[in-house]
Amino acid sequence: MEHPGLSPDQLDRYASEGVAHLPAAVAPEDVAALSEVVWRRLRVGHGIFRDRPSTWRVPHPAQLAARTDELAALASPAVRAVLDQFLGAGGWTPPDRWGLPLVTLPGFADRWDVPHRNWHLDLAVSAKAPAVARVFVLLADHPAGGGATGYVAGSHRVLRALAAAEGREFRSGEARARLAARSPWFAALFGRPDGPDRRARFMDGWGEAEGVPVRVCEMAGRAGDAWFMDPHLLHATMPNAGASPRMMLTEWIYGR
Ligand SMILES: O=C(O)CCC(=O)C(=O)O
Repeated sequence: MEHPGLSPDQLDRYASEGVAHLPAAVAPEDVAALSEVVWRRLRVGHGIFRDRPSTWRVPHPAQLAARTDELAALASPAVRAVLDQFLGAGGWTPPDRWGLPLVTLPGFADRWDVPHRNWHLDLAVSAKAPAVARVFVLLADHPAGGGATGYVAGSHRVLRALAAAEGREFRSGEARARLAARSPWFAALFGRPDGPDRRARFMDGWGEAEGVPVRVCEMAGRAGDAWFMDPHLLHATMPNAGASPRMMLTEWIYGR
């Protein structure tokens, strides 16, 4: 079946908020197989078993990156259609091995709150969008509060405007410092929590920075959903206050 890629509405959201959510992008049987691969790596690398929560002893098991291409099914026809849309058919280089697993085991967050640490960029921000696509795929259902990756909608536009105004690039730490210096909203987001209601402040409505609407959101959704993220969007690991593991895959795809 020919996949249409993102709709005009999804593309508008990608431009304004920096993300596009594509439900059911990976087939259920592929999601099941991908999730089995991640559980095997957890078992072999960490002694963490799917059916034994007593073995879920660390919040973020690391070193789950692929040595083989056994997670390639994340690049489903629907995901590839979006990459073609962003970077042109034949205009991107497939990674040597698809898929970095992102796992957050439950039981380590007393309660869910908007984090103040860990907000970051993986690429230096410049005035123009780079020819890089970023995809995240959910391997399980992740409702709000379930640990799916957090992001600041609109932050890519604020950061690109700052980079344009100063005629230079900012790396992650510098970008955070600039945002905190120029915007009370970002200063409060990165500041030590001084009240219980960060969710209301940062998620229930839009704030504003440099004239751009900004808001903290989660890549929540159903198993098999894909999220595409602008590579200049500020993002962070979120707490998992749910009862089941947060299990996602991510990948960077570079234009030729
Ligand atoms: O753990 C997460 O959800 C955040 C992942 C992240 O920061 C990244 O993949 O760049």
